[in-house]
Amino acid sequence: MPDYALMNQCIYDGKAKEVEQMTQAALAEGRSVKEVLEDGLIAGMSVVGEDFKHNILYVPEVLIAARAMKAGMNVLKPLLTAGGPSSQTGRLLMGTVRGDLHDIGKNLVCMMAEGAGFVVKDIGVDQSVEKFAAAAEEFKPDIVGMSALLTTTMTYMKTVVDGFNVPGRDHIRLAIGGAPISQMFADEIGADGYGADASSAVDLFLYLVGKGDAPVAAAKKGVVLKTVAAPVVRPPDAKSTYQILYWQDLPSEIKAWDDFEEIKVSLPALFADRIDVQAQRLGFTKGDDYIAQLRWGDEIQRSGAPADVAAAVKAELEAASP
Ligand code: B12
Repeated sequence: MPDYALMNQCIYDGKAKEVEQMTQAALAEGRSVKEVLEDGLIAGMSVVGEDFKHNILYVPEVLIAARAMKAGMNVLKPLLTAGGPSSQTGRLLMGTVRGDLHDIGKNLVCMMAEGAGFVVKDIGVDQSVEKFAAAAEEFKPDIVGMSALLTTTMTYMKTVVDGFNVPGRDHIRLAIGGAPISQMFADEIGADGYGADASSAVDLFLYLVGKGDAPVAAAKKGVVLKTVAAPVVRPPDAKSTYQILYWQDLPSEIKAWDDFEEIKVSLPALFADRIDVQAQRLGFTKGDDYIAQLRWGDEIQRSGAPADVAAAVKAELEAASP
């Protein structure tokens, strides 16, 4: 019997080679594709999705886990396709809308949706309504997912929604997401739903194909990660550990934790702007190239609760920025 718990853990830890080998071994042992997919891969990725939703895991870790999951999926893919449509959760067509080149979030959503059993066609970035429509004609999706990261391109989502609100295409459900998107915007343009992150996106997709509950309106990335049920009584000399996530040498976010809780603090837009400018200057336009530049700084200890430590580090970083 394959050790699915270990396989789940390998996905969580991003060990692609191990996941690939364990997937092959499970199949060689005569386990069904469905079992390996569900108990080995999807179960591992759903823990990742939950921890991402609750800000326990961060984008770099999730992407590494998603790559490990892909390594297993690649082994199963030929067998899954042979299995026919009945083995599919649903069909998802994804793209970033016209004028927008951001694809990291979209790619993550695609990977997590594949992890949940969807057959996914990703048509890439900078996609017009005509391209979405042509791809839908060929791929016959249940859901079209659109991503936009710029306030100047999110308005184009309405054009795509309108383009699908015509006979022959109006049965396809429309999902939207991206940093500037909200449920209110989804309602305003007539989309069927919005997902704040990759895990909420999967919940939404499952709901849209009738295989999950209606998602609770997802909150934008919050601050508190883990809390304990009982009120926290910290000793007066309590210490917390913190780490800064860097893009090259530029700070991107801070996490701080102790035995009681872990919190994440995003830096103001100015910091993301700076990363953008540097990435553009160096020509990092591909998601993988961009992600490869992310790394956690050293773990450092300081006196105080995580929230105070994170706030102090944030203030120092802001003060140090000209
Ligand atoms: C990386 C990045 C880039 C990279 C993109 C690399 C790539 N291949 O994607 C590069 C350097 C190329 C870039 C370029 C630009 N960028 Co930029 N970029 C970012 C940055 C720093 C991170 C975006 C990201 O990847 N986040 C991580 C992913 C995982 O999160 P996400 O995309 O939000 O996706 C999640 C959810 O939104 C959701 N989701 C996403 N899509 C979908 C779809 C569906 C259907 C669902 C349900 C859910 C869903 O799930 C995802 C996973 O959890 C953001 C800042 C930020 N904090 O968002 C700026 C940012 C988006 N960029 C910005 C700008 C201004 C630009 C440029 C105009 C800069 C310039 N100087 O030219 C150009 C525009 C190029 C173009 N035409 O698109 C601004 C946008 C401001 C605005 N309000 O419009 C931001 C916000 C930075 C800022 N100023 O604060 N950028």
